[in-house]
Amino acid sequence: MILLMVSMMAVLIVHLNKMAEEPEQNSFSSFEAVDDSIGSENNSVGLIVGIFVGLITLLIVWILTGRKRLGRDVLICGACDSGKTTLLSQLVSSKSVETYTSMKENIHPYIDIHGKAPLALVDIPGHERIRGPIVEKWASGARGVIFVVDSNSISKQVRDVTEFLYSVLTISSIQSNRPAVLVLCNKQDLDLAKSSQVIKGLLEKEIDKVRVSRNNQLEGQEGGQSINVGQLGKDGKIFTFSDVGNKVKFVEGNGSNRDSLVQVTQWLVDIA
Ligand SMILES: Nc1nc2c(ncn2[C@@H]2O[C@H](COP(=O)(O)OP(=O)(O)OP(=O)(O)O)[C@@H](O)[C@H]2O)c(=O)[nH]1
Ligand SMILES: [Mg+2]
Repeated sequence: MILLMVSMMAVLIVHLNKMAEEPEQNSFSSFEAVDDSIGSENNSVGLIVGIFVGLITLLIVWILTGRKRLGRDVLICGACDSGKTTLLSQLVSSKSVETYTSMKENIHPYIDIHGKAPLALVDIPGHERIRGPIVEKWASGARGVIFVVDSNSISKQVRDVTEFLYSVLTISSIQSNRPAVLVLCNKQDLDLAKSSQVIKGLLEKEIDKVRVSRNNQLEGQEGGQSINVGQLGKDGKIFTFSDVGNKVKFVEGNGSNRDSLVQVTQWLVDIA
C-alpha cells in the first residue's frame, strides 16, 4: 500500500515538473494552439485532482483495514487457580461463583461498555497441558488480553507464570495485531499479596531469563544460528514491558469483590 502511494506521488511530481516546463517549450502562433493549451491545462488539473482523491481514498482504506485486524475477543489468560473464571463471573454477572479447574474455554458476551459493540470474554484454562493450543486458536481475534496473576503465590510460581506470559506475547498474531494487554495482579485481599509494581519487576527479570533460555534452545535446533522470531523486547537490552509492541498495563484487584475491579472495567471500555 505504501509503495503504491509512493509511486503515485512520483507520477504526480513528474507530471507537475512537465507542466512547469511546458510554457517555455511551446510558442503559440495561432488561436487553435492557444485553445489546445487551455484544454490540456484543464486535463492536467483534472488529472492532479484525480490523483489526490485517489491517494486520500487509499489512505482512508488503509487506516480502516488496519483497525479491522483487531477482533472483538478479550482473552483471559493466566496460570491455574489465578482467578480467571472468578473474574469472568464477576464481570458478566457481578457474582463470585464456586469454580472448578477449567478444561475448556468459557465464552461470555460483555456489553457493559457504554453503547459500543459487545466484546466476547474468553476464559482460557490455565492447565499447562491444554492452554497452549487454546490460546493460539483465539489469539487472531483478540482485541485485548487480560493476564491474571495470583499475587499471593507469584514468588513460588514466577517461572510458570512467566513462561506462559512469554508464550502469549510471542504468538505471531499477538505481535502483529498488537492487542492491548492488562496484567491483573489478583487476590490482593490475601496477606502475602505482592503489589503490581513488585510483580512487574519480578516478571521483567524472569522474562530476561526465559528469553535467554529460549534463544539457546532455538540456536541448538537451528544448527547454531540465532533467530529473532518471537523475540520480546530489544536485543542486548535488559527486558522492560515498555519495549513490548503491545501496550501493557498493570493493575491490582480482587476477583471476589467487583468494586475492586474498576480498573479492569475501565480498561474494557477504553479498548472496546
Ligand atoms: N482470596 C481470593 N481468592 C480468589 C480470588 N479470585 C479467585 N479466587 C479463588 O481462587 C480459586 C481459583 O479460582 P478460579 O477462578 O477457578 O481460577 P482459574 O484461574 O479459573 O483456574 P483454572 O481454571 O484452573 O485455570 C477459587 O477458589 C477462587 O474462589 C481473589 O481475588 N481472592
Ligand atoms: Mg477456570
